[in-house]
Amino acid sequence: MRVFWDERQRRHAPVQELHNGGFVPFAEHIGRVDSMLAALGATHSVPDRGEAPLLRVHPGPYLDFLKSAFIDWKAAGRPGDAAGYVWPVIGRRALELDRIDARLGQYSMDASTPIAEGTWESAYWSAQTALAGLEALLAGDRAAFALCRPPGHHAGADYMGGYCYLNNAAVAAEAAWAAGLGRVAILDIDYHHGNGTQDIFGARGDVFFASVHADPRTDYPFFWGHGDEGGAGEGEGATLNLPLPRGTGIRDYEAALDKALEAIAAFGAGLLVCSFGADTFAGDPICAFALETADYAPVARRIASLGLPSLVVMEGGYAVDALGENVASFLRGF
Ligand code: OKP
Ligand code: ZN
Repeated sequence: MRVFWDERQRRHAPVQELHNGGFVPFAEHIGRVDSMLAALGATHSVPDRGEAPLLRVHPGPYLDFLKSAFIDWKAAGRPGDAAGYVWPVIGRRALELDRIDARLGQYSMDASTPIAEGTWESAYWSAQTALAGLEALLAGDRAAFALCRPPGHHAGADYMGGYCYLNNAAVAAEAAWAAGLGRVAILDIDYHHGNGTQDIFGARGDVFFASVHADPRTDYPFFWGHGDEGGAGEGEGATLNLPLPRGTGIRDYEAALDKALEAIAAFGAGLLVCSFGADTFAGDPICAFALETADYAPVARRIASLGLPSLVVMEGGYAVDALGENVASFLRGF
């Protein structure tokens, strides 16, 4: 399976994040990529398809915000990386204010997503990497791996969150739709629920979203991903959430995964986008499932047995020393 990656995804390097009431080193750091590159070997280059495919998912004003936030932050005389401290609660007026602090609140959902100098450039190339993987499928590859970083599944159409700025999986799914590949299924198997992807496609009947993740009653992102969220309007029935308790190991995990795969098969998609996070690993420092390195190969085999052209998009995974081997195990299974 070809691996797509662009060096400009390294430019994003926030220093710290708010975690359990204090500041700690930013967990989504470039060491993750070095671990994956060491285990995966050669990568393929990523062409520049411009902003048009990003704009199929994200509104222009949100992209403008991502581009200018760090500059505006510095212009306001602030040290460090741009980070919000006030969030508009649901029902408040949707004002388009100029003040950088207001814009950081308007366009984000949490405090774990700082904007640093290279953030826009890395997020842009991360999304382009997803598109490059999709193009490999269009060219006839059965599966492709987009080594996206920063990740994307917590980013909604007009908000960042959970280390995510642009929703790489959604950008690829929209591009697949535009390319005439028909109905798309997105399977999200990161430890955390992919709230952004669900928000983007939840009202759509032509894109199926299935997610196996830690129960949001105990885990981030808390306010999405509960079992009763099944889509709205035309999208009713095209969202499937399968939350699992902390401590879940491979047996219960595979049972939930099989439910998701059955639903995807019944939906009748022409293409699968798999948001893959290796933060389900037993040794992950910020997560609490119990998958082992060797488990990722059979998990991937089950997914591959759908027989769909598949784009694997990288999401989370923070046990840096094991990350490369966990991803390699998954890709070998495919
Ligand atoms: C991103 B991905 C906990 C802070 C949580 C956000 C976690 C984002 C995970 N104190 N920070 O889905 O792996
Ligand atoms: Zn995650």
